[in-house]
Amino acid sequence: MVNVESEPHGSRRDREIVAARVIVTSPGRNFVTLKIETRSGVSGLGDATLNGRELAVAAYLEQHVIPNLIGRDAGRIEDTWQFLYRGAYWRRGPVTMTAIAAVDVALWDILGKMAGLPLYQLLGGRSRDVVLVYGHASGRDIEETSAEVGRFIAQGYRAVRAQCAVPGLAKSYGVTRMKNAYEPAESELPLQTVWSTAPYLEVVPRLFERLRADHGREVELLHDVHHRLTPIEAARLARDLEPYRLFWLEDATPAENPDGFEHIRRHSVTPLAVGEVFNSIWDCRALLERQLIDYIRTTIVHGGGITHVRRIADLAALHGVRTGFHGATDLSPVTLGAAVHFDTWVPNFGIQEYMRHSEQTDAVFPHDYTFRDGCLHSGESAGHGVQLDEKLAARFPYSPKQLPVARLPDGTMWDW
Ligand code: GCO
Ligand code: MG
Repeated sequence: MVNVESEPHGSRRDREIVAARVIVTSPGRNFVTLKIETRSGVSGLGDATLNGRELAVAAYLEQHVIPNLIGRDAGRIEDTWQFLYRGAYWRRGPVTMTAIAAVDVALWDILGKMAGLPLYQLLGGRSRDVVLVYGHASGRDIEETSAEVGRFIAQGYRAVRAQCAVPGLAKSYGVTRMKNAYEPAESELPLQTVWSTAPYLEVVPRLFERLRADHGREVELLHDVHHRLTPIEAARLARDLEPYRLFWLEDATPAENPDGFEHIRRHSVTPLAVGEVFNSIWDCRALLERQLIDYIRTTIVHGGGITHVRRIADLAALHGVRTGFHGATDLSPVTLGAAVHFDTWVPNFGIQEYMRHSEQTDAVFPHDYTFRDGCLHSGESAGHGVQLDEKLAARFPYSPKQLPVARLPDGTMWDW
């Protein structure tokens, strides 16, 4: 063994993990955060939020991970990742990979603080000046959605996701009356919603025809199908949307079976984005290697942290696929902060989703990243630049919430 006592970024003793805690808080919505502390007093934060299944990750961390962290060298980020992944025997899955991500991000945060460097610098430095983001516009009909897209453009956004209510359905994915924020996990037990494919396939091309007519060709437009179409229906929608030059069509069909994407590719050149529900490189592999998608959405919190998502991004780069990280409000500011640093570095960056958190959430998680001219800026403070105000967090106790479910009009269970 080499003597590591005199390493410039603190001695082995300074870096020893002496405490780790899970903090659950609900400033408007639930967030799970892991805080790791070293003997020298440097601490790091990792997001562990898995929407609707928060306490499963909290228990995984508290019962099975934290006892293994105490006494470890916080500088051994890779070895800790391998220990938690290989050492668990039961690999992968959203709960495990979210827990691993929380540890990983907290350790990168500690490393940054010990080195006095922002996270993007640790990863290899800046590849771009700004991080392009897209915001979420929605409305009860085409008219209202187009007005909302206009409001986003007026706020400086250069890329906007557009979702509009489906005629005849009481509730549509992505449509909200709240400005900026969309919060699907609304009730203690899942809200029952109804899904109908035919009216959806009619309204979406009409929406984008109108958006191009109202807002021109320059703004980037995106749309999320949220896993609801069969492969051939998705192919038809992707083809029907071609005249409106989407930046991407997201989760057009469930991606457990990558072969479904062959059908979409065969019929259309609309760019495709997939991966927010993936949690490891093995979920992404076939879609990337067969070049069936254009953007990979697997992000830090659900994809095993920076250490693992970096490998996914590298595999994507080999196949001409760019990153387009998930950034809904159920991913905490800790994930967004880490993601903006990653986006600043990653060579094959595409875009970053940005749904603004509520003022309450921002107050609990003071952060360095800022939005300007349609882009996010990471800030220059050491680590990922996101803090947790624990006193304020304690004022917002956990409140059980689950995501909705969807059924077809005849009662058949469907993908929400
Ligand atoms: C998106 C996502 C979200 C998810 C949410 C689930 O593209 O932003 O699809 O809206 O539904 O993150 O918790
Ligand atoms: Mg999505």
